[in-house]
Amino acid sequence: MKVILVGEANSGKSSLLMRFLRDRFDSSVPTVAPECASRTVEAHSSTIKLCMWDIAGQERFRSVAKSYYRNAAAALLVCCDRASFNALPYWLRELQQAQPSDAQPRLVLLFNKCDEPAQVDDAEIALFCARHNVERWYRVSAKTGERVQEAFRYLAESLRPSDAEADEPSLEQAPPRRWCAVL
Ligand SMILES: Nc1nc2c(ncn2[C@@H]2O[C@H](COP(=O)(O)OP(=O)(O)O)[C@@H](O)[C@H]2O)c(=O)[nH]1
Ligand SMILES: [Mg+2]
Repeated sequence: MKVILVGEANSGKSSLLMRFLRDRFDSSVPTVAPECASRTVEAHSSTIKLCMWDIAGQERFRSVAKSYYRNAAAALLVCCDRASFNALPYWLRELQQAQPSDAQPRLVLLFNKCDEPAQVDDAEIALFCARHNVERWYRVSAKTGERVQEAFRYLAESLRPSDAEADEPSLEQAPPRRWCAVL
């Protein structure tokens, strides 16, 4: 099950992944983050393997490879403040343009850094989600861990087994081996 994280640089994507995978927060972000890491989650009385892809710095240059987005069963849209929230339509367009015509990844929005004062109110986030087919949103904090497991658990449970079948990236689409870590 390919799950990708998308959003502006510095919104906390790598930190959320670290919190989910290792339940750890490290403010000095690793210089070399793995681009793909997997963790299994129990859901539907079976085990689902979430293969999490991290954009790992490419977003800074707005030149994210199309293969990053392609065939994702779900995308976590990550933002953390007004500017990164306003940038989400850009990331959604990029995501949609990279999909085969009938494919539409499930969307969950993570408003990260909820340990800091909120810059966007609930009503505006809810409206954005309704307009863009985002099925759930959470205020989370990779720093404190608040609601991170809950959000990932929702994601795992909402992915149907049929999403799983179309799942594993084929060999051509897999990132180069040296970047792929199973944690
Ligand atoms: N206060 C706070 N800072 C965070 C949180 N998550 C990430 N950060 C910090 O935000 C910066 C960017 O995080 P990073 O994970 O590298 O973002 P990425 O560029 O989207 O991968 C780092 O300095 C993190 O320590 C959070 O939940 N709360
Ligand atoms: Mg990162």
